[in-house]
Amino acid sequence: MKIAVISDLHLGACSAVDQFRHGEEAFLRFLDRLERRFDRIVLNGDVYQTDHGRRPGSQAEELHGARERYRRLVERFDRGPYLYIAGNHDHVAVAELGAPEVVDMEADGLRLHFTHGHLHDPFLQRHPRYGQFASWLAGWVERMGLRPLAEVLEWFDGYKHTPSPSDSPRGALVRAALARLDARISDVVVMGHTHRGTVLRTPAGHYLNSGTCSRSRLSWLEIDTAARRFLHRFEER
Ligand SMILES: [Mn+2]
Repeated sequence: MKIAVISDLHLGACSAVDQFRHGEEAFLRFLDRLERRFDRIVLNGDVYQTDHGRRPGSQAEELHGARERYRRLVERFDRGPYLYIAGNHDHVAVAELGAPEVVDMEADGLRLHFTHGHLHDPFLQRHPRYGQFASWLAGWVERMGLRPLAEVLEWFDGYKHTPSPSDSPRGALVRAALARLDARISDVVVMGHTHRGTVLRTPAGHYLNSGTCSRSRLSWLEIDTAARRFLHRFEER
């Protein structure tokens, strides 16, 4: 099976909180390319930015607003080859759309585990409410046009900076994935969340990260389960 993975689009309900920054038409053409080449396209979380609403607790409203704003993308995402998994910024999709947070599949004898990554982020696990509040605050700051400050606040999402690789959230995601591979629970672990595209091969299997399609970037994984081929691809516009 041929599987493409994208994540972290951060589609927002209005331009002030929308971190996607692709023209809808151009992104549809990118999806056309993926649909021609892949049997499945996994949307591995943070597809929507729902926690930057004007007031905290408006995530459901923001989710439906973002889906309305990008109606043509969403029509695609609701179709056959797409498999949507919720992340931390669109966690409300679990309740609103019945989205899963984890998907396991087997193809050509390969056991693949897909999850956005926030479940392994030590900061979000320790301070779930603080993480959400910081993200909401960052949304407000960005709305006021203070983007550099917003980016500092986004640090509290727990993934943008890596003071030391071993104790960073990024490191924690890799460790969680490697533990799963070493325990022979999965052969391939696929995450997003860190915004860093990664292909890491170990004797026990592969850890892959799809990076981000936000802020005009195109980043995706190409998995060929029969050929055991794993690639990270990146384009900046
Ligand atoms: Mn995330």
